Parts: sequence; C-alpha cells; structure tokens
Amino acid sequence: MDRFVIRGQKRSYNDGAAEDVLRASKKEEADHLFKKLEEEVVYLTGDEAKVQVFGKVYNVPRKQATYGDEGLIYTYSGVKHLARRWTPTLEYILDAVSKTTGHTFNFVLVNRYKDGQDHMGEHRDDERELDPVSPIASVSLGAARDFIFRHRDTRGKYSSRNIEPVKLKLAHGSLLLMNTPTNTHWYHSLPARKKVLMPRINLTFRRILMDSKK
Ligand SMILES: O=C(O)CCC(=O)C(=O)O
Repeated sequence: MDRFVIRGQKRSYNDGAAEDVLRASKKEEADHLFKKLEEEVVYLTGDEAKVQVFGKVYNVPRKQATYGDEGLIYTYSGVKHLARRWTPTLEYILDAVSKTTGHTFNFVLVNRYKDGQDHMGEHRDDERELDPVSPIASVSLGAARDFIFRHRDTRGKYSSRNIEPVKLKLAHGSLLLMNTPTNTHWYHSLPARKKVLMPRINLTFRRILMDSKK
C-alpha cells in the first residue's frame, strides 16, 4: 500500500501561524483506510460521549474515540478520556504520518461525522497536557468538509484586529499539519453543512506530555 506522500503547500498566517495542507494519500488507499476504521474504531458512549461547557453537560454533535500509547489520558471539554490501545489501521496511519512529517505522536482523537449535520464548534487545541512545541497532524477521510480558522483577536465584541478567516476544504485522504503557534493565535471549527450527506472520519494526532499519564 502507498505511504502518505507530501505534495502540498505551506501557508503562513498572521503571528507566525503556519499550516501545511498536504495531499496525502491516493483515493484507493483513502477508501481502504476509511473502511478499515469503520470496522475497528470503538466510539465513546455514555458520560464519555458528552462535553461540559460553562458547567453544563451536552451531547457531542458527532462521535468520538481516543487511542494512543498505554495509560495516556486526555482531558477534552471538561471530560477525561483514557486512550485505548492503537488499532492496526490507526497504527499504520500514525507510522505514515510520522514518516511524512518527521514528527512523533503518541495519541489520536478520532471524530466521526455521520453527515453534514454533525459538526465541531470553534475552539483551540490548547489543553495543558499537549506538548506545546509539537504540531497537530489532522488526517481526513470521507466527505470533504469546510474547516475554518479564525484569529483570536477578531472574536467577540472586543475584537481588536481585522484579519480575514481562513477557509480550507479538507478532502478525502488529506493531511493538515497545524504547526505551533497556530493553536495559540487561531481558533478552528468544522461548521455544519446540511448539503453533505456522506460520513467523514477525522484523526488528529497529538503529543501528550508523559507526566499526564494516570
Ligand atoms: O474534524 C475536524 O477536521 C476537526 C477536528 C478538530 O478540530 C479537533 O480534533 O480539534
């Protein structure tokens, strides 16, 4: 099977944030990986499938799963998630992404969007257990979806700068590398898109600091 291949472009935004948008794998391989992940990934249920925002508990508008090295815990939106052991396909993609980017990762957050109604609100990946110098590598499989970056100084009623949001289309088999300090200065979201009828799986490979083990 083909490995991920870098054929991409580097974009630089304000405040030194940069993302490499890479065409990562051929369609046949991306189709195969999507199918394998559908068979292997076990999604969170019950309280683990909820988020806490300002003390209120909500259902997540998508399905999520956490995999990684043994014992790793990731706290996401107020809920602690213990990593399951890597599945063969997640390990295969981890290896390909590490070789492609030259970075190592020990954890992946899997998000499954059943169609365009499922979405992810605006946030930064700035949890304290994340290694601050490690990029986050985001692999997308399935339906292409819009992904929007918004600079933190343009949000809310006290916004102080006029910086255009950055809109990317994350295609089937693409790899987006969010380099530091992207997640310091930019929020990102995956908005609902009613016209999208097909499912999508997104994998964000991260480096969790080892002292956040249980
Ligand atoms: O599905 C996506 O592309 C967004 C994922 C994301 O924002 C995250 O995992 O933090």
